[in-house]
Amino acid sequence: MIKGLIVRSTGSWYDVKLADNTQVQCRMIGKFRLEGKKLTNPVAVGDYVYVEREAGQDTAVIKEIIDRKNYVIRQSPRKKHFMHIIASNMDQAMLMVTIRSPKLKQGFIDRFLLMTEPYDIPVYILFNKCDVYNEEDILIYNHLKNIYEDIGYNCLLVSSLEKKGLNDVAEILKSKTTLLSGQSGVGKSSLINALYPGTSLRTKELSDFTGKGQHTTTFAEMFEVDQGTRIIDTPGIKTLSYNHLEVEDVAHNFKEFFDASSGCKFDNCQHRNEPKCAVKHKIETGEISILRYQNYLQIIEEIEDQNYWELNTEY
Ligand SMILES: Nc1nc2c(ncn2[C@@H]2O[C@H](COP(=O)(O)OP(=O)(O)OP(=O)(O)O)[C@@H](O)[C@H]2O)c(=O)[nH]1
Ligand SMILES: [Mg+2]
Ligand SMILES: [Zn+2]
Repeated sequence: MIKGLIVRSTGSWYDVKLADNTQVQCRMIGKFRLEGKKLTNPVAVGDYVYVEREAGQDTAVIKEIIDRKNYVIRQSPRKKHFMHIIASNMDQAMLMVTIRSPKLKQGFIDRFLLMTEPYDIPVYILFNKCDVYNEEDILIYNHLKNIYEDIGYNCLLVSSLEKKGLNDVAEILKSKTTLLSGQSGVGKSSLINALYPGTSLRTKELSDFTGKGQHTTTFAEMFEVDQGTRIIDTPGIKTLSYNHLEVEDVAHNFKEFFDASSGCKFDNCQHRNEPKCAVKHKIETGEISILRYQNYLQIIEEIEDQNYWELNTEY
């Protein structure tokens, strides 16, 4: 069997890069589960696999997935009871957002961090399109930067269009495998094109005055832009629902809540109406952000109200 790396996944076919840098198209046979959950995609970009060539053909079959060091997984936006692996085996993630076009959705950043936190994947938050920010937008940026840098996520102000702040981004990417993710239309593919003009990814004008991006990137794809520097471009995220989780999972993965929770009176404190809750105390003193807390409450309320998903395809 030959070892390879999944660099592109289109649903039923996978592009696998082999040690000699050639690529082979592979299929996967059989059904796979992860942590007892059904998956829409058994193999993800970033997976190392063993493949076997198919006799008399150019294609190969994936026989085995090598254990993942980490992965980022979400509930499938179309099939509620299925999970979808966005990518695996990354060194870090870049979450791209923008304050303008498309407007940053309240809670989006915190929902994203809930996917990377279980594996402690370092996350950089890139605020793109700074070329169109007005003074108020810059104030919003500074406010969010304070909140997120305080809990360990570096924030950067960039413009893929005007190539602002890109040297710092290139420095962060160097010699690492990075997942690039965010809402549709924020400029993920544009960033890769701006950094590495050779890649020429498809990007698109924003669809219309609603400011909502249309999905231009439809499949996750890994680009080796330089020896050892790999970026995984992914399709835009529309919704992130968490009703497959338990309330405790959410509480454990809001990291500053988790750190504070050793001071709560109850071991299983959900930081709501319980007495002597250290998290609520820290919110009162301003040590924990009220914005994070509101987003936390909304997620756990959705989990408790399992009908939420049916009623609201967009949170
Ligand atoms: N003003 C401004 N526009 C930008 C910037 N970066 C990207 N855009 C524009 O934003 C639009 C969407 O860019 P894409 O790179 O396709 O966005 P994406 O995040 O890859 O979108 P999906 O593939 O759908 O997830 C395009 O019209 C880009 O030209 C920027 O820094 N400033
Ligand atoms: Mg794209
Ligand atoms: Zn508590």
